[in-house]
Amino acid sequence: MERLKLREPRSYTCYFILILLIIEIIFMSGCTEGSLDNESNNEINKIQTDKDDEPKTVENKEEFTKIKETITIDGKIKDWANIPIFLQDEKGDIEEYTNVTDGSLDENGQFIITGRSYNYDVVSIKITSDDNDLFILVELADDLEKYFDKNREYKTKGGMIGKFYVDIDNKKESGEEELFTKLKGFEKKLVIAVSTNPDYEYSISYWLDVIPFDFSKRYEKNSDENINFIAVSNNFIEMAIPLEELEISKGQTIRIIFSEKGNKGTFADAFSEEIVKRI
Ligand SMILES: [Ca+2]
Ligand SMILES: [Ca+2]
Repeated sequence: MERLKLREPRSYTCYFILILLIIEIIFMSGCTEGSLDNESNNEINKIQTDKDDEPKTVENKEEFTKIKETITIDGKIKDWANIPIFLQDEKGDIEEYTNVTDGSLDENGQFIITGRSYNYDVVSIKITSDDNDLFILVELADDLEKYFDKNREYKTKGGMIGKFYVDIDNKKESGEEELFTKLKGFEKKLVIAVSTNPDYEYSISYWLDVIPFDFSKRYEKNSDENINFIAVSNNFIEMAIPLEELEISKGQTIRIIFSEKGNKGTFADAFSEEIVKRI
């Protein structure tokens, strides 16, 4: 009986140890499985994260490639269809025309008005880029020919459509202040203008200036001579500006303000809000 008594506790102990061992094995395997799970989860997460990132990158790459393949400066704007509007400008927010003077004065010392310069009402702007160029599409309220016809009547020598101030590094500490808005940090100014030949045939130009102004560093293109840089179609102007000239590279973030000529309010009112864009 004593033996049995002794055996019983032993066998209980054995069972207890065995159960503990089984629990431990289950627990360990559970832990191992758990840690594996965690590891594999991390791995999956990592892969998923990578995957989440990858398609975006691929998508972007595809998008950029698509854009690169499709934006051609040829006056056909179909390739802009999927590019979102960068800036919506109000229609009818400008004076119809600005009086022109040749600088001569009347007997009262007032400038003599010699003509009219009809303003070009911008309604929207799209911006996109590829590895080499920044592309801009300007939409006007009316066909360019209508504006040209009105200006032709007054033998207007051309004029400005609008201008962009560009903060090429998106840093207000570098660059210069815009005179009217007092906004800081701009290194480049891009002007879209209308040029005229002696026969009053109008063409579209752009010029890119450095700020502070240095004429020797001006980069200029005209739709008559540089058909791969500027093209027009009805009420659209499309342009390509080399990133190298803007001193920016693909993927960089820039800040832009735009002002159309002939605004009804003050010069400062003519400017859009600041738009920050990764190009
Ligand atoms: Ca407008
Ligand atoms: Ca800057």
